[in-house]
Amino acid sequence: MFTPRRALFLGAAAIATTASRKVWAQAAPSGPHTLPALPYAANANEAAIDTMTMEIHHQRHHGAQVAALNNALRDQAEFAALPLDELLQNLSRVPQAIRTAVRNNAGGHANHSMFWEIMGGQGGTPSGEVAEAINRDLGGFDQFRTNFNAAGMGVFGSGWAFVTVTNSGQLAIAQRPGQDNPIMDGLRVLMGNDVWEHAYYLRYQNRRADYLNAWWNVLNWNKINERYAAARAGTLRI
Ligand code: MN3
Repeated sequence: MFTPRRALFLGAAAIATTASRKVWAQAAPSGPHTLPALPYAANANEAAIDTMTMEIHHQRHHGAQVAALNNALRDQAEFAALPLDELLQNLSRVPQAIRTAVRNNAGGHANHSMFWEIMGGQGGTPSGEVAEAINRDLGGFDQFRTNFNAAGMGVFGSGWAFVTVTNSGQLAIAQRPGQDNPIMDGLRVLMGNDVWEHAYYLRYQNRRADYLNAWWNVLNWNKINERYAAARAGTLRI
């Protein structure tokens, strides 16, 4: 039943929403960078990552980094115009006053955008050209998984374990602290795992090793194969 009282309530809600949007727009410009939607439901990675962790991690952690990046790039037309990978490759040219903010938040934006993309799958063993490259460069899948998990365990505090890929298809395991990303060093990322505590603490608490082991169960090897092909074609960006 539509009543004047209901109309008044809706009107107040609309005003409140408009007002909060204005505050948000001032606090964090809506561009040039945007939070990508998850390419699957938030519960798609339950075999390794619980739904609440996925939602908080994506919307709040990654979302805050995108907002902070846009905020840092306010009044920086030259750097605001750069694609994310080019921004990461040109950190030394970014004004010192915003360089740390750009490094942390552009790095985090790239890291998380990659992270969501490579999950949502059924895990299992890799196939196709990636499987061949893993055999050639990383000692086969079992050795790779052992060494990658060790790299994740070896990150002190917050950071990432990655597999880097060159444009000739060469793979290597790498670690980075904080939100640093191998793109900053002229490399490309095939895949990587977030070992910040926010990525796993709700389900695993201090048991990072259990999280690292479970993570393989939700990888999307088709997507990782696509990223490998793109790296070799020179079209892989982040
Ligand atoms: Mn994270």
